[in-house]
Amino acid sequence: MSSNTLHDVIIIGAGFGAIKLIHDLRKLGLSIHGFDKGSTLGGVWQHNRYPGARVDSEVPVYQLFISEVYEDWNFSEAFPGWEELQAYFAHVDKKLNISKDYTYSSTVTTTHWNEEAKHWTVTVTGKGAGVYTSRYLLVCTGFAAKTVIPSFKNRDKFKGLAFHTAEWPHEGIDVKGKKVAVIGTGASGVQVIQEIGREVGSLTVFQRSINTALPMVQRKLSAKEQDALKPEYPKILEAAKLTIAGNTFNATFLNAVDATPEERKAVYDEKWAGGGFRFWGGNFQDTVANPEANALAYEYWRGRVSERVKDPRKLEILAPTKQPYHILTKRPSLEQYYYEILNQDNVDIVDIKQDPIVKFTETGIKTASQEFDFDIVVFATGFDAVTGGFNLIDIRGQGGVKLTDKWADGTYSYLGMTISEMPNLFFLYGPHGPTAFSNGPTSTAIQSEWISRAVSFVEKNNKGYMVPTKEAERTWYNHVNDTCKGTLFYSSKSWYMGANIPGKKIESLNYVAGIPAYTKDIEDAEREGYRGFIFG
Ligand code: N01
Repeated sequence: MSSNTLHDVIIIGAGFGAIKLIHDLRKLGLSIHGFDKGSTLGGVWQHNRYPGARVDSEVPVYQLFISEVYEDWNFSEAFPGWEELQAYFAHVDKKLNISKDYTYSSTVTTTHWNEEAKHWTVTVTGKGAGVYTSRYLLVCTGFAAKTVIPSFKNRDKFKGLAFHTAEWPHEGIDVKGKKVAVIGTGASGVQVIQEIGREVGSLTVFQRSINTALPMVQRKLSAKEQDALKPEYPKILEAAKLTIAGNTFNATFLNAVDATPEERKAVYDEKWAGGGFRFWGGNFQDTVANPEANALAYEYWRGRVSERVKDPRKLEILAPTKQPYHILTKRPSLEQYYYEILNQDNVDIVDIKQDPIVKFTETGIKTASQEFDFDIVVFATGFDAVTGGFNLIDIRGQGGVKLTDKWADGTYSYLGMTISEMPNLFFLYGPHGPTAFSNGPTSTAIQSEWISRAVSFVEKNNKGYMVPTKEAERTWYNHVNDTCKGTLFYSSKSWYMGANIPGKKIESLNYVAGIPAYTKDIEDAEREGYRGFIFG
């Protein structure tokens, strides 16, 4: 690819969403080029290589529903790990030849709209460094592109190894016999804890909030059973699109508060035994809407955890008697043997709400009442989620307006795929889409197909660009946030609401009403002649 060629499309990112988009856009005969920081295809699965990293959506819905890809691919487990997912992406590449249109190990630093030429000017550093131009800009950076390590006092004084889970050294780390700390008990924390806990000399977990972890119920998959199901895959994806979370199960459209204790237990037991996110996305419809229903779910959850945690002190930290926040309004992790690892004598947990981290030392961590020595500190402290990937790039639209300025007092988009004053810029799996509340391949398939039809519309009608109005964007913002206000999500300090980043506005970063409602919203706008857009 040469710097002075005008491309039809530039894509930033090389994960699930980008692959599906390329596959769809190629059918329009457009010239496409992509850039990704990673060294090959895979997006988050390129970066997240910490021990235990695995997906928590199940096969068969966690994959591209592209027959050339799945016809000769089988997974070994219902919830594959990162190594297998990397092998899967290599297979995808072999089948779809996506990488022929990519430059890897390259970082997009600026994207500026040129109103006169009606194109984007894109600056890239690293491999292929240079300036490129394109008529369409597709931002597929995912929701977890920007890592966060809190600014603990003296963090840089620590002489041992320290890194974020998403930056786990690619050559691997031998934790055998080592004194290890893990800060953070989100999905990454729980996964890494339960995995390295089997090998470490000792492990200390620093927990700020409990993780209401749910049983994954992992199982081996045979090629035979997957091959037998493949003729049904198209129907399975269509069915997934009709569920709230784009998954293999749907919510229970009954209220927990209206059920008898026996009926409630039967539903909870069934969801628990089924595993995955069934106890979350498949639960009673009032679980994250009504505090009373939420308390009932917590009580059940705590009872199940109590059966597994032996030490009452650890139990009270992991699953307190007094419900600390509305269950399932922060993302539960899917665990396999988390509580058994926590039972080990060489694994301890510190409640840093009671005993806060005061500072790092050269040899470890000092809390208000204790001092610890460590060889390795793992920051499982998450991401500047959903919007962080955009903010890493200097994006400027019409009249030079900066995206960071547009989003200074809140995140604005139209339909969770476009932004006012940013012509022909489309994104998926980002703000105001079903993103964090959906199975990624399902919601990105819906968004990719919508974007491809929109691009096709611009092309067929010989328009230069399409861009949403500020008014449409404001209406969408209110719609997304008003829908969320009817839930308990606003009550929890979670990354869903931007609450994990000091100073970030508390707002609904995701569309919470579910995939069918989202699909209807975006398709209605399309059917009504792209309501809310202007064409230039
Ligand atoms: O990040 P998180 P993550 N002092 O933000 C704690 C996806 N994912 O990387 O909850 C001490 O959830 C913080 O505490 P609190 C998935 O969607 C998927 O785990 O803010 N602690 C929390 O415990 C997931 O939800 C998989 O009180 C601090 C933790 O760090 C998303 O990525 C695997 C702190 C951060 O948890 C993010 O998950 C991994 C501080 N100053 C990730 N600041 C799959 O299974 C933060 N924490 C596919």
